[in-house]
Amino acid sequence: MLRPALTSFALTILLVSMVIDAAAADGLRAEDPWIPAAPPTARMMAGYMAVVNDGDTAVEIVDARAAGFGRVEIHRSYREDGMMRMRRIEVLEVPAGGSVTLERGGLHIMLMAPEQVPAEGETVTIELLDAAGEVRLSAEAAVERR
Ligand SMILES: [Cu+2]
Repeated sequence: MLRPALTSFALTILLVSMVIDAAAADGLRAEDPWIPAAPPTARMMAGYMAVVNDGDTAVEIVDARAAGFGRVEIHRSYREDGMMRMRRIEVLEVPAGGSVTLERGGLHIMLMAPEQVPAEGETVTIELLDAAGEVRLSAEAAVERR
């Protein structure tokens, strides 16, 4: 039998590890977040990254915001009649234990109404939010030329 002090110590460890598990299960993370550099007169920029869900439940992203931009949406590019077009995505689902890649020619974060176009080498904080308005991912995206 465990002595009471030891039992309570073991219980504390158990609770702490449960809290850590809960935090990890909640977690989305960004891999390689970046923004293609644009001229200072650009009216919009794109944000790319892989959104990775290490948790065991799918996460639905319905909104995005970025420091220094007045309007941010999640878009998907597609080809129609030989023209590249894009439209807004209402829900970006990140599957449990999976990922969604935002990349050139596909899904992207549309960064609009810049207060000032960030220069190459600067970083922009991009946040992805769920339907409850909770920030599920915060990423520092570097402005780069690739
Ligand atoms: Cu777009």
